Amino acid sequence: MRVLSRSGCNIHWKVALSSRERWATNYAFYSIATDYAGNREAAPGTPDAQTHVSLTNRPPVITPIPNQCTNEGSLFRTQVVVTDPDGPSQTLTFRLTAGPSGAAIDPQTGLITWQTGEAHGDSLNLFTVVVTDNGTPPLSAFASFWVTVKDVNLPPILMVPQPLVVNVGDTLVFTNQAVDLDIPKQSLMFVLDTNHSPAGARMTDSARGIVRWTARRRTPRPPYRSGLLFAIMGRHRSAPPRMFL
Ligand SMILES: [Ca+2]
Ligand SMILES: [Ca+2]
Ligand SMILES: [Ca+2]
Repeated sequence: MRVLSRSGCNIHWKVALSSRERWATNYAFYSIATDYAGNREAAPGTPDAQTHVSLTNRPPVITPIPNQCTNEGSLFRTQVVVTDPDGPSQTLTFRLTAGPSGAAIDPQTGLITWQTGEAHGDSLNLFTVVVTDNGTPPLSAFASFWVTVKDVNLPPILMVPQPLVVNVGDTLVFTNQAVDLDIPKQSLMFVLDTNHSPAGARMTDSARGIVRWTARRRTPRPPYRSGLLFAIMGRHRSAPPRMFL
């Protein structure tokens, strides 16, 4: 330690540390008087002053994180970018103090990940990131942003029924079954594709998917298919018409 200046009856010390001396260390100051004849005062037993020398830690700075959108079912990822004016010698640690269930942040890299699902559609989600350095004392920075998860409409799935058999002249009535995996639950409507169904077939209940058809002897030639499930398989020469769904 080198004394740069001192002045007045009340001594003001201005010092500089050499490269061999360390920050965050306690230092003691002793005053020894010397007269013009060269007589030197005995060294005091206790220091006249003590001080703690330390660097002034400055907080990290987070680059603002924009609000973002993602589709339900996708893996949301975003990288938190941080600088620290004290340089790369300090270690930064990340954590999430607010976020949806299942969201995570890598404590070393600041990469946020969140696997969204069907239930997250049409929701607004707040994320708050905290990054802390390892200076003395440790300092932190905070940043918040919103993630909108948009709903994705999934197509309904028609259940394939077992083949049905109808005799010529009889009327066949069957009900279609379908599921839709969207949350919240959606209403379904059934439509018969008349271009690919036998003549005379009709959807008598579009909400329940009920189809009615009377098998005539002069059934058109196979194969027939419907936009839903309705298909007809041609009759055998020696057998009555057989209809399959
Ligand atoms: Ca710092
Ligand atoms: Ca749907
Ligand atoms: Ca959906």
